[in-house]
Amino acid sequence: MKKTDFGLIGLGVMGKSISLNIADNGFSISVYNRTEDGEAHVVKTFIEKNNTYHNIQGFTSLSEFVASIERPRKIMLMVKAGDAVGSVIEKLLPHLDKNDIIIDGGNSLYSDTIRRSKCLAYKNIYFVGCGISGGEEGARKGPSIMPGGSAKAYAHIAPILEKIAAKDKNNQACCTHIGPNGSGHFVKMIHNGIEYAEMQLLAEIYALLIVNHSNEDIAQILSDWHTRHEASYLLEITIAILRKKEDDTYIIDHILDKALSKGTGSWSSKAALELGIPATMISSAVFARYISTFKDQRVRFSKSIKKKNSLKRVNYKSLEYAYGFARIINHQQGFELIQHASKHYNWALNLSEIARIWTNGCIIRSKLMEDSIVILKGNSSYFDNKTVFERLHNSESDVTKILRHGMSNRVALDTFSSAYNYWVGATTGNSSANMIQALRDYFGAHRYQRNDKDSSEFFHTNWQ
Ligand code: NBP
Repeated sequence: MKKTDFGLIGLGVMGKSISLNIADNGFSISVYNRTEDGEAHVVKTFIEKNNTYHNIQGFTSLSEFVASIERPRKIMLMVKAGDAVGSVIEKLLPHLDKNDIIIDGGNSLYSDTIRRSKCLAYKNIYFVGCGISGGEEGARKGPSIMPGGSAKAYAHIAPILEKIAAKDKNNQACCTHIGPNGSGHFVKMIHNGIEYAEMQLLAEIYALLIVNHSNEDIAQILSDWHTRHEASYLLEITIAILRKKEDDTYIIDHILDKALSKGTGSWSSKAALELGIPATMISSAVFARYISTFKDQRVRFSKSIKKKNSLKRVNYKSLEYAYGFARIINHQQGFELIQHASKHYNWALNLSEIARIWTNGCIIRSKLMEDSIVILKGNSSYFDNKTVFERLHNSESDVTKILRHGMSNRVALDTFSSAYNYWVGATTGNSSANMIQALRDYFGAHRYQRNDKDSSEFFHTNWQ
């Protein structure tokens, strides 16, 4: 039998969709899934369900799967991130040859990817940590793809990855060689971090409006925003969610208010803490999800709180401007984190190109992301763009209005307030950090720099 162009391990939600996408684009593909108790269930069902595809071959034997692929083999792992990736690589290794390429398409932690790349390089196997965004539908019709690894390995896989990826406005693939090993998964992790804060902002807007609006009213307000600056995939699906009914009642009204997470948000926050970058909105969004999980305590304590019944409606224009403001700060923080990781790991990442591959196929695609291609060209900060800076400055009073409205109505606005505090902090020349330094020196003799002396010198005061 003729050897296939590509191999894929893990026929879960994403693996199935990517396999069909690859086959639809004219490539032949071998697929494999682990089997329980000698059963060929997953592979058999997949092949039977897609029996019109003559370019897909299914395997339940790993050695036969590997032998069916053209060398150098390009094998994508689409398995659960964590131990499963290591275990699959271990089982795969004895069957591979020099210069074969393993592509990890799952949401693996970037430091695991760096470690795995190094180990596999010793065995002359290429390893590409490849972030894929777009969910099930994106994987099937065209995701945004973020491969990180050696340029040599990328050259082998580029024709397939770029063909199956979503296309931007200029019909260019939403897939680019991100940089060396680990960088692809780092960038995907921050994509998800930005996604966490974008979702939390929408949840906070919903919380502000649901007090005295119907689901349909909110959908109408958001639909209006969607025609302007704030158009995005997440806004679009929020509108669809607000309108979705089941047996004459809105599904959103029946969904338990406990937000779960899989890890990329907290990993982004951890990376921000490690790199010393104030990605406050991502962290606020992660913590807001954590607070939501304390449902029983929340319900218990809420019974002792006097409810405020405000009939005053929030100002829609101010809310729209505050939303635009907070979204820019969220993107600023996310890209700042990528920029610092790039310097720290010597990855030489191209921020504008990353924004470009996030304009289609992925979850955070938006009009702002399209504008970001230009904003980030030659700049690492949104604040360096005069128009953006003025927009942020002009929206400040709208943000404070919204925060005041939230406070007087007992609506927690974690990410909106983080955005505001970051903006004020980042544009304040003289901060109160002198007090922190004095306190540190008082109890710990940590020493401080002076603003009236050479800043390379450190001083200590005997405070008592
Ligand atoms: P699923 O849970 O649908 O599928 C997981 C796959 O991993 C199944 O094929 C499963 O085999 C296999 N697997 C597991 Br679990 N443990 C294994 C092991 N020890 N050895 C071999 N195979 C194993 O996940 P998914 O949603 O397709 O996600 C796959 C990856 O893609 C994850 O890293 C995820 O974070 C990432 N991702 C998901 C999305 C999304 O929207 N779902 C988007 C972007 C990225 P089995 O069938 O035998 O259990």
